[in-house]
Amino acid sequence: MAAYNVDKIREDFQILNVKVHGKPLVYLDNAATSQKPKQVIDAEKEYYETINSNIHRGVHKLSEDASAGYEEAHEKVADFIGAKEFEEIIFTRNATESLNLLAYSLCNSLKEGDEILITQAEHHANFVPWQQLAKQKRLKLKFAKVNLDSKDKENFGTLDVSQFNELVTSKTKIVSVTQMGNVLGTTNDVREIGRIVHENNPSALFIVDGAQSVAHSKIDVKKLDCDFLTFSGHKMLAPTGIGVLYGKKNLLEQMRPFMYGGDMIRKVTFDDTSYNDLPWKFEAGTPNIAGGITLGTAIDYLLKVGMENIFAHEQELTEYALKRLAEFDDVTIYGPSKIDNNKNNENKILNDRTGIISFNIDKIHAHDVASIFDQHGIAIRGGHHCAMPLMGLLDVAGTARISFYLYNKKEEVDKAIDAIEHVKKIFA
Ligand code: 7TS
Repeated sequence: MAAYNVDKIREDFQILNVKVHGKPLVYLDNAATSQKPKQVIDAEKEYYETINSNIHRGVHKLSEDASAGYEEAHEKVADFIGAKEFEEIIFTRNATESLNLLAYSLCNSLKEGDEILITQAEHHANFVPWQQLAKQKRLKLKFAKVNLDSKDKENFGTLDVSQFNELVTSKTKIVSVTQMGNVLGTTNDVREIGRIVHENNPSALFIVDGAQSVAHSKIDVKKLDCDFLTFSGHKMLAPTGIGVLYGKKNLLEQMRPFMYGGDMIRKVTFDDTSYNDLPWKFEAGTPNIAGGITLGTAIDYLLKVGMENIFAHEQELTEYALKRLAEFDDVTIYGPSKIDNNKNNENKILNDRTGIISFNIDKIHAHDVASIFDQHGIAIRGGHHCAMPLMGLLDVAGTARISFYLYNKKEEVDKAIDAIEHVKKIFA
């Protein structure tokens, strides 16, 4: 395997040459959205300049090309996550829409007293839809506990999967868990959680929120044996406005459509409507055709670099950043710090943490930290990260958050450390 050439990769990302407040951009807000390589930007331009037209409607050449490109993108996504068939891949706007689609389309099968199980560390996208559904239908929303024992630094922020043995009961209908937490950076053992869910209650549905994981690691839905997987294109080099819902075909076939209108129908009469085949049954109206096609281009790019290589590169950066952050007595890290260096372990992803590091500097608000970072040209996020219930448990208003991707470098970690020194000087 050729050595990971981060400088070569960076050449594909024009935006990394931008100056922010006169300083070279250091982009460490990848958990919010990723930057886009020129291959993706070019593909979008090429689409609009050469085949732009509506899909599944015209018999003209452009429409046929656009339809074929859009369908091929579904196939690329299916291959990328190890799905059996392209029918199992539904394009949405983002992970949020995929999760809302599930809450809407599954709700008919739920009745008062049924239980939905999530964790304490979910993004609002995997929290509010279930909370509101539970209120409407008088369901019980339960939460798996996250280890928030500040004395247990190595395991802080981890999820003890054994608790699912008690939490999943005959009343449990839906279990929805993030694979990689967007605040604590924890990787949850979703394979084991799924096993417990299906063993305890074969009729319960297991959803994996892959918004943070699919972009950074190799995912195989068959190995995970999840019923559904949700993620967003924009966090994995693709444009905004394109997301994915993977679902097992037999389940998607039974579910009601999320939206009604054109393209999702087979036949409409004055009295009734029958629905189109998968995945179109769930893709009503003119979709984000360019977004779908360029998501395919983004996947080509990621595969060329190699998901294992990207994961290993980010692990190295994370390990280095954790080490450097540990130089400060007054910096609290909210997330596990145990690093598993067993690089040959196939399940490494299950034990490691991700390239997301939340931290606070004593008595300094996360927004102030992020503002001073910005003066250094460093983009990070400060705030509640759409996980307000978790912030309450952590007893903080927010955290500062660094998050890596394939183009980040150790020198950028050093710049972040210098920025922390500066923050401390200003607030001393
Ligand atoms: N699930 C997780 C775990 C996420 O981190 C996010 C977005 C979503 C779902 C929703 O994704 P969207 O593309 O539909 O918005 N997370 C973040 C974040 O951490 N900062 O900005 C967006």
